[in-house]
Amino acid sequence: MSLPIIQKIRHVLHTHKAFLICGHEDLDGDCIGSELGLFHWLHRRGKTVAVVAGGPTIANYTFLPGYDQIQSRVPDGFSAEVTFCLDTGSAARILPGVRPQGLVINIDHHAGNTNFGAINWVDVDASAVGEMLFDLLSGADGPLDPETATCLYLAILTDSGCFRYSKTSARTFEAAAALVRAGANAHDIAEQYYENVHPNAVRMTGEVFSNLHFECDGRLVWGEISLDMYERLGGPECQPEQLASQMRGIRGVEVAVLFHQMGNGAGRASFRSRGRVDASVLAKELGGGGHRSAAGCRFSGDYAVHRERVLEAVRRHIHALEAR
Ligand SMILES: [Mn+2]
Repeated sequence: MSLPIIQKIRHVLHTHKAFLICGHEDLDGDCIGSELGLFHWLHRRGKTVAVVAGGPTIANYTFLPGYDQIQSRVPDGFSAEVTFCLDTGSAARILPGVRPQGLVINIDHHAGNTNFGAINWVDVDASAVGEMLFDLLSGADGPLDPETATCLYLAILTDSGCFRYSKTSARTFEAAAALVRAGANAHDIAEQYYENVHPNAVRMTGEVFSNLHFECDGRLVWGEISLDMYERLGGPECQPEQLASQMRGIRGVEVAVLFHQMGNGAGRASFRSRGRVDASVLAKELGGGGHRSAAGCRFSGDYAVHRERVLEAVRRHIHALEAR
């Protein structure tokens, strides 16, 4: 925890009135939970706030208080004094179509954050931006409300992989405990998020799992959600969010890659690594970004050519382990 910068950002929260909150594309639980957590805290204090997030409506997030306040783009004529960019490693990763306004505050935990804000608070030891926002908001102006607590708890729960990933620390549990005390219902949130899988997402999982490709003596596993599967089993809103992480859990796997075929030659790859291969480095080479253990990239042109190019890069990283 870094007190001077927290004090500086608290001062901005107290002394300004109009805020824009945005995050990265391909939104995840940390992004949306952090955005909405900050939204509630500000809204409750009479501030004008626009919260912008993109991507398909994912049913697992709709239970979050304030979900219906999310806009897909900055409202016409909205003018912010301050923009919070959350969980976003670089300006290029900001949700497409969103241009930050006023003072830009960058709060993130990705290694290699480009410090694109006027104020940059990057803590690579935090399990989630939700954990950082807990530090920022708890004690900034009295106790946290249950709505803020619920959203921040989801952010921490999902980005720490249910308190399993490497950045899970005593501080993570302390934040989680305080959020539960403030009104977050741990069981309800976990059930709404994790036990709320679309039936077609399960069918997709079955098809992907039946057609996994193992390479490099089982250290690389890859699979794909083809266009055909999306067409038969519903749009991206049905995509199984846990799939890539489940693939990493296969015994002997160092890196799992899940491809999404998006049509017109475009595609997306999600990387999950046990940590010996740095997935963020891998993704960066391919024009994407992320963390050491979870990262991703997008591509367009010829899907099959790019899929092979991505796999070639992964194989190279895995072979480099042997050379050590
Ligand atoms: Mn995050």
